[in-house]
Amino acid sequence: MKNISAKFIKGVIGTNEILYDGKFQIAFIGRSNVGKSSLINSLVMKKNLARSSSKPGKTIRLDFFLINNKFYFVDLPGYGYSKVSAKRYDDLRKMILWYFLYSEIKNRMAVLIIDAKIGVTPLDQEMINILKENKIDFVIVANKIDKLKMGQKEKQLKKIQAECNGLKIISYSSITKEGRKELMKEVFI
Ligand SMILES: Nc1nc2c(ncn2[C@@H]2O[C@H](COP(=O)(O)OP(=O)(O)O)[C@@H](O)[C@H]2O)c(=O)[nH]1
Ligand SMILES: [Mg+2]
Repeated sequence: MKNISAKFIKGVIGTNEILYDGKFQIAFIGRSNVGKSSLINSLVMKKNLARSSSKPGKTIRLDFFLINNKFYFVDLPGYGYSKVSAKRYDDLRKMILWYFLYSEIKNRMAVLIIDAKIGVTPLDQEMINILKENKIDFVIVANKIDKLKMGQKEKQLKKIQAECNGLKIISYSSITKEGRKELMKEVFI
């Protein structure tokens, strides 16, 4: 397997020149604790690239990682964690909305990560609607698929598929690496 280069460039809060340097941006979004950092790490095969935070809701920056010296992975703050204060949650939400709605970034796509076991939450649904309404290309990842038993897996994936109205779903696990090849194709590695 070819070597993937991945390096952390910077974390930004609000507008910054890196957002507009013309490189393609692949934004990873999802609820806090959904396994976003672990997924980014497992995609690029670096254990600690996107820090796997033990305190959900800690990250409020947009973290930029340069992949293969060509494009960025952007780690967005996780949304919808119950333990963050209402004010903080509002700030997180505003930042995510700003990034997708008002920042006017042209070259990008999104990877929306949901928990395979929990399924599509109202906040996930809201994100799906924002991406659709703003015509941003995206794929949905049903993460932590390793937590589902053989029998549950197919049933749960069908349910998620129905909730997402036929959007593309990739089942994934950072532990077993299921879905890694398929997701790599979507994100150009
Ligand atoms: N079973 C399982 N657990 C995972 C997986 N990915 C992440 N986790 C666990 O979920 C928790 C949150 O992971 P993290 O990557 O920090 O999530 P983030 O908050 O979305 O960035 C950690 O305890 C991880 O070990 C996965 O694919 N399968
Ligand atoms: Mg994280």
